[in-house]
Amino acid sequence: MRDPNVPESLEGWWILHRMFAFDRRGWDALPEKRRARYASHARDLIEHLRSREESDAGLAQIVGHKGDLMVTHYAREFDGLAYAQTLLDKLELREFLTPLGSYASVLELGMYDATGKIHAELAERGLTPQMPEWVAQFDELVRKQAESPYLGPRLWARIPQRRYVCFYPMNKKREGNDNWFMLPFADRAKLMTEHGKVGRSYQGMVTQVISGSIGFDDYEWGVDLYADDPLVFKKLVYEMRFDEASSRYGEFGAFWSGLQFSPDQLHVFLDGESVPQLTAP
Ligand code: 76R
Repeated sequence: MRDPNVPESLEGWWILHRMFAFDRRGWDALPEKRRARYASHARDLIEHLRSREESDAGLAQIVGHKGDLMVTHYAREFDGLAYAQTLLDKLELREFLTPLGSYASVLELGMYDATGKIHAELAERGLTPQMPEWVAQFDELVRKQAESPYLGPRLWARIPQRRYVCFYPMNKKREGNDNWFMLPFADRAKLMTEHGKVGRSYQGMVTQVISGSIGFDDYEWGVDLYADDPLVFKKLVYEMRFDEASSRYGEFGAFWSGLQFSPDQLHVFLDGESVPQLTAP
């Protein structure tokens, strides 16, 4: 990379979303003892994944026909997603879960602002991209960004513990005159600054996790939003539709929305009661 057209980014957690249909009738037909055993094995696995430094896992009841249960996996290494996937697939509970969708991505912090500044700073130091010092100093300055108190902690923040979640994949358009990737860097940077302003006006009301999926899955980014009030998703996503980064260039995949619940409440979801609020991990 190191192409002045390409915004640099920092990457954190590997992320896998899995959506399942739940065979509630089949489950209900099981003897109570087996239900309890299967549910506790599944809970133990999710708690195991949550208790380790190198992974996290979250559960949500999806509302609507696109699924019943969404499992979100975080892993420090890509291989960790494969590990989590296999362990989940080995559960007895999986007999009652049919995969409907999944999404693989990696948490990403875009750095339009910093990339522009780094290129300018290296030019000021009298370096040009052909020089080996330029490359070394460029990489060092990008790496340093991960140490910033604003960006660093966000790379490895655990799954936000807020009741409501909304996930969708999206692209930036490449169509005729509306081609995001052909816009000059400065124009994209300006649009992203405006995008960030709209986003920040929802500070406190929503926690967003942007993950990059170019090279891993069918869209370019995954968007996770977490809030204590589901109406915030509509307000925020609607307001963003009027912002040029979305109005002109946003292209959206399917939306999944639902309620997060704690792993120790999995049996409640499986047995068909309303899932209680999240409890502290
Ligand atoms: O700090 C800043 O100025 C900008 C930080 C920022 C970046 C780099 C940011 C802030 N986003 C960034 C990148 Mn975002 N975001 C979305 C969606 O539904 C839609 O219309 C779009 C889906 C939402 C709802 C959202 C929310 N963001 C991105 C990218 C990568 C683009 C690229 O690199 O080209 C995408 C695809 C994307 C999409 N964004 C915010 C938010 C919110 C709420 C914020 C403010 C977060 C905060 O600082 O508290």
